[in-house]
Amino acid sequence: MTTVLTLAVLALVAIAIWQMTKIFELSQIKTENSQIANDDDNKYNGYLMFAFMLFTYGITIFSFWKYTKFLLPEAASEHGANYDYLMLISFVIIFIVQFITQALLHYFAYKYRGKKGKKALFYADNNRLEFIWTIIPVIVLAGLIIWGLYSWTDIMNVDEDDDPLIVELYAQQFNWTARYGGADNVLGNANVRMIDIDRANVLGLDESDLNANDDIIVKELHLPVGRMVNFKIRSQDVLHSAYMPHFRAQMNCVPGMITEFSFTPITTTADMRQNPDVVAKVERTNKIRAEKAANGAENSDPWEFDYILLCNKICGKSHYNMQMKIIVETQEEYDAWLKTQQTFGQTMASAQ
Ligand SMILES: [Cu+2]
Repeated sequence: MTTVLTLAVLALVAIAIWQMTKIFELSQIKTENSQIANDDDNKYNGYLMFAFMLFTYGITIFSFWKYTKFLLPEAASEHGANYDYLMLISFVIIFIVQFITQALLHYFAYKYRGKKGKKALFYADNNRLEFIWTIIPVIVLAGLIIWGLYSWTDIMNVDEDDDPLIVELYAQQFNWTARYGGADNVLGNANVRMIDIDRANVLGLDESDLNANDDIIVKELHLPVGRMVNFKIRSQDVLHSAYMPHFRAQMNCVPGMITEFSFTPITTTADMRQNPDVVAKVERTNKIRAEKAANGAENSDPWEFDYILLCNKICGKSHYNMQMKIIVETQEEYDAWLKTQQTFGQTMASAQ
């Protein structure tokens, strides 16, 4: 509410200034036709260009100062640091180029503003200049793209030697289900046509496939720290996207095919909760929640940080709430948790 009021006041002040300038303009005795820009108009516009540049940089600095805290904490996957570094370098380059070109653009607009009797210089072309401003972007962009391609191949390349944990992520409007391969770490065959809701075969597993028997279907994803996970991703209905921001991972879920993404989690949930950025974020959030709770608002219990799997494709009306909790823990904790879960075979037997 305060924001709306502040904006309204700012808008009113702006309108008032604009009206006052108009009155001031009208009160001046005009000696020439006002439809043609004179030296004063040009000077005025030149200064405005300069002011606009200052405004742009002001907003940039303000945004850095005010919104940096909303960025993700340090990456919790092995490839994440390299990914973040590539992102940082790209932003630094964009920032430097934008700083120089915008400053020149606005300065020249001011310096070469219209003046009576001043004539523009006819300058057809300059091969050397054209060459320089073509070759520099070509080299920089090629460097970034090649670096990006290498990073991508490196992230996407799964070796048998890595002995990845195989996990299926199953997307449907509007929730996620995960499936582990069980003791043999092999997923049983599955197909949407074999889904049998009455018998709790929610993922359409092939009951005649022995590999499916020990599969474990869960609604909360647990991962052992330090072991590579190879996600096999399916969708039941429309395009979804499996997005795990803290691990810098995202892959589309496409009906009718299996897509893949792999990463190695390197920070347990317990350790990430100690991260200073996360601690600060939890503190800020819980302060807002406490205020809401004091006003009797719902869903305002204190929040605790957890990794999360989100859907990153607008897939329908409850898309915003399509999520699954991810818990990264030690191998022992993971084994203990897995033991408490029912296998597909057990579930089917009890559904008979
Ligand atoms: Cu979705």
